[in-house]
Amino acid sequence: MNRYAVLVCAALTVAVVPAAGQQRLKSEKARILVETVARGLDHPWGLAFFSDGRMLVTERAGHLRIVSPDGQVSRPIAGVPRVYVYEGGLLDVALDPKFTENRLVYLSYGEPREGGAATAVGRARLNAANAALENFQVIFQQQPAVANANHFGSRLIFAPDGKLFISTGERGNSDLAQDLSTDLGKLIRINPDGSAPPDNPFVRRKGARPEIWTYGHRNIQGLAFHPDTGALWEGEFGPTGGDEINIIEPGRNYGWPLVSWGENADGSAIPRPPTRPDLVDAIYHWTPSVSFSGMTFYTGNAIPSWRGDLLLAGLASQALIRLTLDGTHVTGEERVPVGERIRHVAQGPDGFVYILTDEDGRILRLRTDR
Ligand SMILES: [Ca+2]
Repeated sequence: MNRYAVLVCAALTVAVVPAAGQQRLKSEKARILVETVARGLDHPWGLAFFSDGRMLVTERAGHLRIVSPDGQVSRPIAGVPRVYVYEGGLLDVALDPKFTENRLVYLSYGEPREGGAATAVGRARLNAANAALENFQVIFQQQPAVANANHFGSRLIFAPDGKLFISTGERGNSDLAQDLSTDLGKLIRINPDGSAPPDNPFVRRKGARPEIWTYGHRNIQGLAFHPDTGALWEGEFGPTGGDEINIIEPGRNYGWPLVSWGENADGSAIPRPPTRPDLVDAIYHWTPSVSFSGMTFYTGNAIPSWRGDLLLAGLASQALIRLTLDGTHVTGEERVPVGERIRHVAQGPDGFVYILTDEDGRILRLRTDR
């Protein structure tokens, strides 16, 4: 435990939640032991790990807390911006790649703004002694804000080169996912200070927003870098059916709402065929929807038989979804039933699989039952 972590622990701990109850799940490849790390969180959404295993956890209604591996839950950290709560709210959290030096924390959230709301990202310095975020600075504001409660994305992930990717949704304005003068339905790539990198694909296109990396997305709530190829993979919600896994290539069009493997929720038709040669097709899709939020490639040692698999957090499906892969080809799918809506899945620095349950607000830790 480093000095910083000790300070956080001493300053914030208000309750100790014992590891109450274990559960066992049967996977095709392993018997899984599930331990409850913490409970009583209010719709936990995002998760980021300090190097010692402590976690920063967002709650949708606008709270950020620190949770220790033994279940100590801090009171809310001060300095989180006001958020627009519905499908939005406080969403993802990420640590700066140089966090041990600069203590910068990044948050994505639904931002209430004139005209409605939109996804925003800000960063601030975490002051452990005062249990507060300091000098909060907004580095991305999705344009435009719209009066609609849906499809905010949003996941945050740093690339190995230090660039920050932000996933968004189209905020219920499907056609604007194709409009490069808006940030709706786009994958965003920025420098950590919010500026657009000069090698972004639309920097020199007149009328296009320079922060856009890819477009034609509906609502992206999964982002993960492939551990071997380094490619960025994303997962997004389809309309009715048509949830997708895509591999990201800069500047490309991912098709929404021109094509989809699903159907519009209002019954109107989406043109067939469900893909076109000029649009990037999903590498995998689901109908009916599994509605997943959060995904990670598993590389740890706690569940060796899952290594190399892509894990997805199933909401409506109430399952941890495990995809086996051969390169970019999905070779198999297993749904490990958890019995709760799962909002996020991540791998801890200890190699364990962590999942956030949406309704009953638990952090669960999974490993092979030896
Ligand atoms: Ca698509």
